[in-house]
Amino acid sequence: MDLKAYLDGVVAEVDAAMDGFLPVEDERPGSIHGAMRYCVFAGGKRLRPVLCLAAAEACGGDRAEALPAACALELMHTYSLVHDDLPCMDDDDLRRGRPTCHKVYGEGMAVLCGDALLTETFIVLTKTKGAERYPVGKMVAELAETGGSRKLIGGQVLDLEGEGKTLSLEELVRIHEAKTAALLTSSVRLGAMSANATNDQLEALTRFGYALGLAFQVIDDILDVTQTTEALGKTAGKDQAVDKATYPAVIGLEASRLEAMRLTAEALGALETFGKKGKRLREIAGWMLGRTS
Ligand code: GRG
Repeated sequence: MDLKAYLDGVVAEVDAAMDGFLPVEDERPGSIHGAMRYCVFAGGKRLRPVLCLAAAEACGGDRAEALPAACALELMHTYSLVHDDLPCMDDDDLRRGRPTCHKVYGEGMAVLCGDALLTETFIVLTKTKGAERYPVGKMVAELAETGGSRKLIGGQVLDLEGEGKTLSLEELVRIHEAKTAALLTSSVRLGAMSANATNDQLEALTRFGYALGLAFQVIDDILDVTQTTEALGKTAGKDQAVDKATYPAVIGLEASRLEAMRLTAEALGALETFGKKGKRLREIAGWMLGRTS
């Protein structure tokens, strides 16, 4: 199966599972459930679920076992986007090609929608069976730590505090390790855990996720300056407009392209131990490097 067919299959599988997990729209109060569904089913790339399922396969596991974790990752990611778009954070009107949650439902509802998606993350994650080395509690701890004040939220804090300042490359990397790379790392780690990975496999995937996560952010920053709003489904040129510290702003566009390639090569290097079983993860890393949206 080629990568496009694989990705389409995973997206359909994950969307069907999330449809089953989320409260239906007419369950009271319908407004919040409608808002949650509006944000989740808005056509994201589903990159975190894809990485989770492909990592499970790389470790010899079954995709079905990793499905609750894959959905939980997408719910946490969607919550972070809803809150990140709020006027008190990045203040964005467009996300995934549609008006942002607060534009449609109002700010109060968008705060609650993010909260509900974060809570649902853990309801869904506890539907996982866990594995011998990784009981459900370990998997819950993995994602809770990633979502907490040392990683995702901590990264957002550094980002907020960096506004209007000139950041060094080191400071920029620190933000994105926490904000972006942490969730991509947990994506492959949770897939591996659901497949009862060995310590060596988990360690290799942790290195892969970290390098790929940083590469993803470098590419995202490049796309912000090289792509259109229509292609991205979110406001292009936003980083420059608000004078945000990004890789192109800190090291330049060409050096950013080289850095994305260097990090992708580092990620691929971490996959060597998986041999043929790492094929999908290798393809996904290549696809991410060449993405245009
Ligand atoms: C808790 C408010 C709060 C924030 C936590 C992770 C985070 C910090 C904020 C998310 C917003 C953001 C711009 C994160 C950077 C990572 C990134 C480029 C996300 C976009 O991910 P894609 O391209 O989005 O995978 P789709 O829409 O395809 O799912």
